[in-house]
Amino acid sequence: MASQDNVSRSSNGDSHTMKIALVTGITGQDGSYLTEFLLEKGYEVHGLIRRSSNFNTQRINHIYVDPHNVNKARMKLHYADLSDASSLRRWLDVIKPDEVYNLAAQSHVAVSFEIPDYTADVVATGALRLLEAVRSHIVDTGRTIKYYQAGSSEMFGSTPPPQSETTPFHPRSPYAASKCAAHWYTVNYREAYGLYACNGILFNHESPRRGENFVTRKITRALGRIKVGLQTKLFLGNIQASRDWGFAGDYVEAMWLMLQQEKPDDYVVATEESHTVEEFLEVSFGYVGLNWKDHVEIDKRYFRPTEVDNLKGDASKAKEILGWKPKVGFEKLVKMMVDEDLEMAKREKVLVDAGYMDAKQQP
Ligand code: NDP
Ligand code: GDR
Repeated sequence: MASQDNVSRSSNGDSHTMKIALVTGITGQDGSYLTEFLLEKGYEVHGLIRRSSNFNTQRINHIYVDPHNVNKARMKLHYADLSDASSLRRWLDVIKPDEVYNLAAQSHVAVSFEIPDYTADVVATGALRLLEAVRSHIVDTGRTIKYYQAGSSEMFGSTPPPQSETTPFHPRSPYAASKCAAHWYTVNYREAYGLYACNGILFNHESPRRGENFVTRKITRALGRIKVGLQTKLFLGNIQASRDWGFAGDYVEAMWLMLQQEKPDDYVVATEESHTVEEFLEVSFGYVGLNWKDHVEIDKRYFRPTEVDNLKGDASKAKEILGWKPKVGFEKLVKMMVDEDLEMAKREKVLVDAGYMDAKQQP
């Protein structure tokens, strides 16, 4: 799939009815679900993708339509980077979106301890660059744009649960501190310039499209491979950590709802249930008739310098004002992920048995 730059102009101030959204991080887990959701709502969706030496569009390939098919292609991709302010302003001017969703991030908490500068540059300053590009675009064109910032429950860090919009932040990683900066930049642009800008404070949300080095997907991927005989062990870190896990497909609706209100505001989005990593292991391994204790080994390498022990959201504001509530609960989420990863492992097994793939290798 190649990036392309043709843009059909339809937005506020222009004559069309189709709404236009600009999504950063479109190739990520949430970007793919949000794009499906917005296309379903009749939007034209423009995604900013970063240059990589391999194609990084696996999560959106199924909704890609060749741009030469101008009447059908409503998702369009453009090269940009949150570390490159000029690219952000240029695409805003060309695309003229009604809504901007800033989902791009170096989103791995443990990795943020390894690459703290880069994490801050993309997560914190990247959000500021985009806000500033939106602000200056609005000043220069007289248009309006609504802005969504992907905030995180990691910002609460060591503050005990339940966590709501009024709970103080105490970040415990370079990632979380950077998300706090992005949160306050967003609040500041709303207060200083009257920008319609919202912070979604989203608790962990997972899916079969979750990156494979986040704990839920790491478990379900390994479980599938263990079940079909491609591996025997799974190495994990702190399995006593507790998270409020929801389904990503439910959470992207909350992002959109925030931008459909009369006034911009900040909202916690969560299931209001918390489970430990150990409980995730119990439910997932139990579902396929295995005992996790036979396969899991604790590896100190996966412990973090500072951990977030317990997250459990209070989403009453989102429920009351946005009318949002999660549809997928913990057990259903776990089973959905296990089912998909078991199918994937079975396909891998066919390749291994036919000699097309090494058992140790993951495609
Ligand atoms: P992913 O890690 O799956 O996706 C991150 C996206 O950001 C990818 O598209 C990635 O591109 C892109 N990206 C990374 N660096 C840059 C950069 N320098 N410039 C442009 N794009 C970049 O994250 P999720 O989809 O899970 O999360 C979406 C957002 O929500 C993130 O900001 C995350 O921090 C936040 N969040 C996520 C939660 C969750 O539980 N999933 C909870 C709370 C907040 P590429 O595909 O090339 O890597
Ligand atoms: P988190 O998600 O840090 O909450 O950030 P992750 O799945 O990485 O960790 C959850 C908990 O599991 C523990 N853990 C392990 N984690 C990983 N990745 N790998 C392991 O082997 C392992 N063993 C135990 C972790 O210590 C942690 O306590 C996610 C990201 O999506 C962020 O971008 C987002 O902001 C937050 O969720 C909300």
